[in-house]
Amino acid sequence: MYKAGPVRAFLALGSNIGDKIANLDAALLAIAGLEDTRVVRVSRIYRTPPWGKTDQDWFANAVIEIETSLSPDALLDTVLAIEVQLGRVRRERWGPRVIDIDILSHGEVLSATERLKLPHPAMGERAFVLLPLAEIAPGYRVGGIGISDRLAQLDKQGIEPMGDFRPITCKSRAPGPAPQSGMN
Ligand code: A4P
Ligand code: MG
Repeated sequence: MYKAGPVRAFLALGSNIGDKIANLDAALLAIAGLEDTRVVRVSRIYRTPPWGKTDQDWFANAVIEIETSLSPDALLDTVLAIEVQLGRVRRERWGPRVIDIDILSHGEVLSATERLKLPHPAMGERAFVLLPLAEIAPGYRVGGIGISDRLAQLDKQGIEPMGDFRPITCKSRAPGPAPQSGMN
C-alpha cells in the first residue's frame, strides 16, 4: 500500500462542451471535497484554441495544485471517477469533452505505464497547460527546462485569461508533515 505522506500534485483541467466554466468549477469543487486532499493554488481560467484536433470548439483550461495523500493510482482513479460523475463520455482521442482532468505530476513520481504516465508526457508541448501552470508555479521545470524557457518556444496565440474560478471554501486541515516538492 502507498504510504508516503502528503505530496504536491498538479492537475490540468479542460472543457469544451456545454457551460465550460461551470464544468471547471464543478471539477474543482469535487476535487476540493476529496478526503486526504487539499487545494493549494488555482490558476485563472484560460480560453484556448483547440489543439491537436482543431475542428472543434474552443476550450476552457486551468491548472490546480493540490496536496494529497492519495497514491498516484488512487488519484487517477479518483479523477477518472469525477470525469464520469460530471458526464464525460469517451468517444475519440483528443475529441470534445465535458471535462478532462490530467495529472501533470505527483511529487517526484515517474511512471511510464499506459494507464498512468508521470510527469504527463505531452505537457511540455502545450501552452494551454504551461501558461496556467506558470501562473501558479513559476519555478516548475519541465523535462529539466524552466517553464518560462519552455513557454518561450511554444505558440501561445489565441490563449487568453478569461476569469477566475468561482470562490470555493477549501477544507481546513490540521497541519501535517511538510509536503514533498511537486517540481520535477
Ligand atoms: N493516462 C495516462 N497518464 C495519465 C495522466 N498523467 N493523467 C491515461 C490522466 N490520465 C492519464 O485519457 C486516456 C487515458 O490516459 C486515461 O484513461 C488514463 O488511464 P483520456 O482523457 O480518456 O484520453 P484523451 O483525453 O481522449 O486522449 P489524450 O491523449 O489523453 O488527450 P489529452 O492529452 O487529454 O488531450 N486543446 C485545448 N486547447 N485544450 C485541451 O484541454 N485537450 C485535448 C485532449 C486535445 N486538445 C486540447 C485539449
Ligand atoms: Mg485526459
